[in-house]
Amino acid sequence: MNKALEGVRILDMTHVQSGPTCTQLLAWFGADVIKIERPGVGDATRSQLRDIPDADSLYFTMLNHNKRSVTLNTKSEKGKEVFTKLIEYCDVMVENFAPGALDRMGFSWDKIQVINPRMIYASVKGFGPGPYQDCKVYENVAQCVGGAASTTGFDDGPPLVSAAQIGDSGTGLNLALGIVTALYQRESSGRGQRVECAMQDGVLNLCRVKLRDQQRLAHGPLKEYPQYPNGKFGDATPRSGNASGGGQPGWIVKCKGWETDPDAYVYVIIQAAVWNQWCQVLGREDLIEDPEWATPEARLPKLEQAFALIEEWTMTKDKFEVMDILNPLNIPCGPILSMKELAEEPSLRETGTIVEVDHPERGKYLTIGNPVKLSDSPSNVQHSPLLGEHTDEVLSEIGMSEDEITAAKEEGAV
Ligand code: CAO
Repeated sequence: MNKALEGVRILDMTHVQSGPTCTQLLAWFGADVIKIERPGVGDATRSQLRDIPDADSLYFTMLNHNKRSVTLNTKSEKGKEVFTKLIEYCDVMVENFAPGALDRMGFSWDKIQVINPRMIYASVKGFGPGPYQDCKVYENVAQCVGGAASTTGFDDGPPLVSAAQIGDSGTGLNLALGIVTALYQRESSGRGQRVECAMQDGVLNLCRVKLRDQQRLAHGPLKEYPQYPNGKFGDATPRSGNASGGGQPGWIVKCKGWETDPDAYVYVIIQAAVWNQWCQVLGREDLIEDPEWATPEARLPKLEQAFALIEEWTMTKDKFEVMDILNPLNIPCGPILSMKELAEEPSLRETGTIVEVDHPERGKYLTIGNPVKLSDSPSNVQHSPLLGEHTDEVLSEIGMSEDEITAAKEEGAV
């Protein structure tokens, strides 16, 4: 079966996480992703957080499946010549270097357009145009400058970053969407274009509800926030602990075993539509009609008490028992699943969301498969390339003879 992006060639200059997330996704959809790496060194993540001596790290392998690797020194004269041929050969170029790195290499957007007017040139940077446009940015910096850290955590604690890589992988997803959109527009315009995604923008986009709350603050306290009963609000959206981001109050409560198991918790939601069911489960049918409790408005100042009542009950059950009891009653809830539990979950293996891959140097390991499932474009996850594994193959595809390849190697260009 053909894959959706078969025939699309990507010149992949990405490194670390944000850019590689994007190009890995495009590779899973069938694009031919040619990853350019510095001779002898490669993507810095190949050797970061290594668990097996001398083998590519999981950090690298889990972000670079289904790609080809070419080593090329794009700063040498010969390297620039080869790089120019690759720009002619490919449809899309993706990079996430520090600001200005490609210009310093001698490949500005103006120049790239002259070499290949159909080229789509896609970049991730930390910031968009403005006072910080020249800054380098890593994941947690993006979470801090994009509004996530100031709104995550508990009211009485410091700002908190999330384990979810919303700055890196989140922005990589945006970039992939920008690229396929530009490819679609190229069908009618015949021209390539520039695609730019700032990590600050990507994080802020995911924090939309917190900008909503910032504006609601001007009209009174945020009644679903845990600080509401005490009425302590400043002039910016505060941290709201584990409160639900929507209009249906939620919280994380303890389950049986919480004293020793750090993940013996469940997220529960007091959805207005299931208040009756909650009262029945808790054995508090008296609260169904009690005007002090019966409506969502009446409950808002008492959410802490409501969750305490629920916790009294959940602490008598393990998190899966809670799921088994609440789900048939249509009460929304979710156990706090550990990475160990997720890694061992059979249904995630069956859907290809978690995949076991065999790597020539490191053997078998688990990775996250394509989270986007297309019925006509199945994703099969192949191991990441070894450094320079496809150099000869790709250079001969762009018309270089064996002698030319040997000469480029002797010069240290590849
Ligand atoms: N041949 C020759 N030179 C190469 C090369 C190649 N194949 N590949 C890279 N280089 C050079 C670059 O041109 C650059 O040289 P100059 O500094 O002389 O211009 C140099 O290698 C290093 O690139 P860099 O500055 O991007 O790398 P860094 O490790 O110093 O910074 C990072 C890393 C991520 C902070 C920075 O790239 C960045 O801010 N990127 C944009 C935001 C981003 O994507 N961040 C997410 C990273 S994942 O957490």
